[in-house]
Amino acid sequence: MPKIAFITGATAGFGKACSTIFASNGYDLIINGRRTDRLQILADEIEQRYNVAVLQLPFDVQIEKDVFSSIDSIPPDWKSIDVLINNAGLALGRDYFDEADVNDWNIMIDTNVKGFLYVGKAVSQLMAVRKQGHIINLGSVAGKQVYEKGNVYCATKYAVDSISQSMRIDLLRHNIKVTSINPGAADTEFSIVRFKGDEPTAKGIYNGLKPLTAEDVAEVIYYCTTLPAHVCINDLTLSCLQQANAIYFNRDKN
Ligand code: NDP
Ligand code: 8X3
Repeated sequence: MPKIAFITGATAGFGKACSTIFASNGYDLIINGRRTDRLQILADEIEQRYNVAVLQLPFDVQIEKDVFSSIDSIPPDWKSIDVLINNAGLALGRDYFDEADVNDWNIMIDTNVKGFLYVGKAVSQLMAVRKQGHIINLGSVAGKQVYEKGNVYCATKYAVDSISQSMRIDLLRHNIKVTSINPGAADTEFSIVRFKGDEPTAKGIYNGLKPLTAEDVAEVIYYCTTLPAHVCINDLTLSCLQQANAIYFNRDKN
């Protein structure tokens, strides 16, 4: 029977790239995001190209009742989820603490912390029944080190880091692996979302860099799932060669 991967935030970036790499390795997919048109296109492409089954599960991770009822509504055959990629998330704004928009803060906390918790809890309950599973949480270098104007986004990723540690302890009795993946700057839709459609500012983040791509990150995530059953990568930080940590970069000057 094919394995099943459940990927939140599959309509763009890391989630979309993970959908491709897991499907190309024979996984059936449950794909989530809010943009249903993109889910449909992705499902069609993947089913056609890789001959695997795809279940679309659109919901907004911020809405507690939608998360739990959607995951509860998954058909029984699909509930034996082998891998969860708890990836849906965003940054909104990059502003000094005293000048930042409280609404941006609320959305980041509701998505990156509360939504992440809801999905993690609902899926870990399914994995606990089977005494197996692998949860991959998307943290960030921003959850390892705080940078100027990163305030609440960094805090949400520090939360992912600490919740991942807690999950690893609390889910130990169910044999569930928990891996926290912490990428540095990656060229996805992340910055265009963060800067609310301001393309020059979004592009500026990658000035003088050859940043990670979504595919680079997906490849590392997939690798973490290929290890023997008794081996777990608990925490993995990756960046492009020109980035040392959340703050220090070696940008080309030309
Ligand atoms: P993208 O903007 O390219 O993709 C984000 C995905 O999250 C989209 O599919 C979006 O789907 C989904 N999403 C956002 N909000 C919600 C929501 N409320 N409910 C359901 N889905 C949602 O960003 P990335 O792929 O780069 O980011 C993925 C994760 O990786 C995030 O958690 C981010 O914080 C983290 N990260 C990103 C880095 C980067 O530099 N790019 C580096 C380190 C970590 P839709 O809009 O359709 O709902
Ligand atoms: C995204 C990477 O450095 O923009 O988490 O915070 S960074």
